[in-house]
Amino acid sequence: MTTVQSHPYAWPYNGDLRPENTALVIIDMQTDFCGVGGYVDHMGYDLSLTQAPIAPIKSLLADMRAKGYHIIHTREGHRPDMADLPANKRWRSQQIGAGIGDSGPCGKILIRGEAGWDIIPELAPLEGETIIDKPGKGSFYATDLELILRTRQIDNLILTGITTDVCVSTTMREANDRGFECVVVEDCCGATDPANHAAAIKMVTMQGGVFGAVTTSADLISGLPA
Ligand code: C5J
Repeated sequence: MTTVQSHPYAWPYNGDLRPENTALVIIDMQTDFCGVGGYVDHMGYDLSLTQAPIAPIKSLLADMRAKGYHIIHTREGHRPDMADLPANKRWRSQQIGAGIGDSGPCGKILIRGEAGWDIIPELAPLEGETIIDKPGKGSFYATDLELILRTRQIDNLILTGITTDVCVSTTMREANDRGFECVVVEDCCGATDPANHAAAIKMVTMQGGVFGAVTTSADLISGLPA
């Protein structure tokens, strides 16, 4: 029986915590979400909020790589011809001055292959690590993530990345409904609004852990077995 410190319960619920059945999921740590000239910057939000998790994720990633855990990165973005971009998503982004597909200092906003869409160098995937390209907020929608997790017999997901209230939260809900055992790492996430970050974390803890549990990078680094 192995668990890590977390609330509202010690995670995972069944104490079956091993590198073979557990993945670190790093959501959308792309220049578009935390870099100068990217999508979030265009919208005028405070970049320090989405940059805050970079250092804690880097430490957790190094620890989990060394211990042999599965590592999965996601990227939100659309095909260059925008065939997978719903008209309403594009329209809304234009209203706030950050039109998806429009040209900016980091190339076309949220378009696959452009500089802004890339994962930031500090957290660049290593050869062999899984990368999931997703057109939406959730990492399961219109991707092969579930197939990969089931094929590799991964039951436990450690969720990090940006933004807490949008792509991290949506992914956690999708995963939880599919029976995956999730923990979100509070200091390894960030939102464009601190109150939304806090609310998204608090929501997880209701009803005895309605979507899973909440932990910190320090508790994982000290508690994860190799
Ligand atoms: C958003 C994300 N906020 N990665 N994407 O549009 O949270």
